[in-house]
Amino acid sequence: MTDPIPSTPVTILVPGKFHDHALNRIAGEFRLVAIERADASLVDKAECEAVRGIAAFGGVDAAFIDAFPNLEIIANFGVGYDSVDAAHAATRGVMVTNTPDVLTEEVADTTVGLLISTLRELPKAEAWLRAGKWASQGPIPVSPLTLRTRSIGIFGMGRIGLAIAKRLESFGLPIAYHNRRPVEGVAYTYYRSLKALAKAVDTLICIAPGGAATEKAINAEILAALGPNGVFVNSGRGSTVDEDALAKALSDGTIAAAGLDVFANEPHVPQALLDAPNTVLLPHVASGSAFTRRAMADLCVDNLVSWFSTGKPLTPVPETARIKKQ
Ligand code: NAP
Ligand code: 8YV
Repeated sequence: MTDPIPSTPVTILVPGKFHDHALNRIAGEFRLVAIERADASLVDKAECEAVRGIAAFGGVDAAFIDAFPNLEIIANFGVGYDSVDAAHAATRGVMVTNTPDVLTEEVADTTVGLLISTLRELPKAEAWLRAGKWASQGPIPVSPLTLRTRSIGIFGMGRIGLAIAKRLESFGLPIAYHNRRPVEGVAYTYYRSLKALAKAVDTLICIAPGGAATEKAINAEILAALGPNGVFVNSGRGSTVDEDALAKALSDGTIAAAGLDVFANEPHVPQALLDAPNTVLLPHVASGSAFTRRAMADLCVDNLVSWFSTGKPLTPVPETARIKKQ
């Protein structure tokens, strides 16, 4: 049971495809207006004035925010909110919320799965079996890479980074990390720079947020520091990687392999990464179980319900955490 919401219907705009359970809940608790994409020209003037909340799955830029004079809250479906201009929302007094914690364990599980798939070439092994080669040619050659003896570097030791670290620590592997600041109470080795971290480890896992501060942070220099036995795994954001530099590093032996769940221009994946024999590529599925996506949908809508019934969000992003409901 959720708290009662005011009797005047609150209009919530949902641009683009959205989670069915979230849509049903929004339609049940508010007045839902769905449009094909985040394009304000699809909404007439009176409707623009009615919109008080946006539930977003994709990009919400400054111009879109400005199209709604009575907008109070943007509830982002996902913990990463780099596609929402939260800094601009803050200047407009608009609250932005995201969906932390409820996806942490799922994303950590998937990231470890992707790491092992990349090292042990599990997709290739399955393809070998399905093509009948086990029967016709015998066992597939052993994988050149292994998780054994590896040292792990985590770029982004936040909620998910910590959950990945705990898993890999229990696998008997040493863990180090890079953030802008060391995490209090965490004993893993801290490196002040990403390059120093990459030099110190042979397995680099990116689970840092996207956005200007991390744009192409994984570049040719970092990949060279990781070295020829190096494996790079990204379940953070594709924008954090210089994909041309990564494709080159994979083809010329600068690093050994990469496992990628995220890409700079989704759903488009660079041909060079598709062609590379030493990549395992996933279509942004790290949080993508029905269980976890439903929990994300609930938290996304619970933020709207809480805002309009109590005046407080459940999980505001830092940029708008101080905003008060008028
Ligand atoms: P979080 O708790 O906020 O952790 C982010 C970590 O990154 C923090 O430790 C932060 O530490 C560090 N960081 C941020 N900016 C940095 C910078 N410029 N340089 C170095 N370190 C930086 O977030 P989370 O819940 O773990 O989620 C992390 C990200 O994972 C999300 O933002 C999203 O992009 C991605 N994600 C992807 C999927 C998927 O499906 N593939 C699913 C969920 C999340 P400092 O502030 O000290 O630097
Ligand atoms: C989702 C994510 O896939 O939470 C995030 O930051 O990247 C993923 O959980 C995305 O938000 C929506 O598809």
